[in-house]
Amino acid sequence: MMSGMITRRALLTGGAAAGGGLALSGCAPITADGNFGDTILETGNWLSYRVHRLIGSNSLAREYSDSELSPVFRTNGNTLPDSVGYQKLAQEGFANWKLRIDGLVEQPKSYGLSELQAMPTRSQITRHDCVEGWSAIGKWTGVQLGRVLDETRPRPNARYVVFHCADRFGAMNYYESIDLIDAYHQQTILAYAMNGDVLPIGHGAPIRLRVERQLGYKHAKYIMRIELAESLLGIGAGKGGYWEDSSGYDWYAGI
Ligand SMILES: Nc1nc2c(c(=O)[nH]1)N[C@H]1C(S)=C(S)[C@@H](COP(=O)(O)O)O[C@H]1N2
Ligand SMILES: [Mo]
Repeated sequence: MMSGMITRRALLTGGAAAGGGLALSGCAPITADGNFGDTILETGNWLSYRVHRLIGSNSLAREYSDSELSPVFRTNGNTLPDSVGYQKLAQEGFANWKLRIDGLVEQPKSYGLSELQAMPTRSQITRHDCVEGWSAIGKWTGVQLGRVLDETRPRPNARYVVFHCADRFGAMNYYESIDLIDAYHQQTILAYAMNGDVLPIGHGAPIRLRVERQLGYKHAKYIMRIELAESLLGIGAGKGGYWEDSSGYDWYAGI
């Protein structure tokens, strides 16, 4: 599965280099369309991003049937945030957990878990691909992120959606970010259930992101706060996510 994934990525990037060469030399500035003023996208990453966007911002990640669910879906990265505050929330069954949505929105809001669960539900069976070389098919249930964001009325200058998480590695908090196209994609959900059960702590309780057209590290677990921003430069070390900051992973991790 992993090799298939890499081949697909390589093909995409190769196709971009061949087919997009003219566009690149012809309209060189990345900011030509006014969409990319930041420097977080390295050239190769920008190609993969553009190709995905050219192929179609609405294309769907493949969905599977119940019979294809992986018998085991391993956990990865942090599996229990070490903060006292998080562990207290967990002991209370997340009854007192609140998701804060702020930043470049007209109407900052806080949501309890039951409020998110009362919103229209979406379930999807998808394959999770971790960059470390494993994949698993799981069923995710939650609310579409776009529906939640709509209620906060993002400002016109909002370009990124940043997920601040409860866990950390050393002194660095885990966080991730996506653009508004992925944020409003129909398969992008804040998931509170997995394989028909309450989302386990190891998999990111009370909610974790599913952003199905990108690799595993983009799927932020233990989300505490969602911030809309115009630029990623002032957040964390400025590259858009924990792994991007610490290890040079691509910000756009299209599969
Ligand atoms: N908050 C947080 N989110 C995270 C991670 C993490 O360590 N902390 N690990 C990422 C990685 S690398 C992967 S592959 C997936 C793993 O999700 P899982 O534990 O449900 O398998 O979560 C991603 N999201
Ligand atoms: Mo991963």
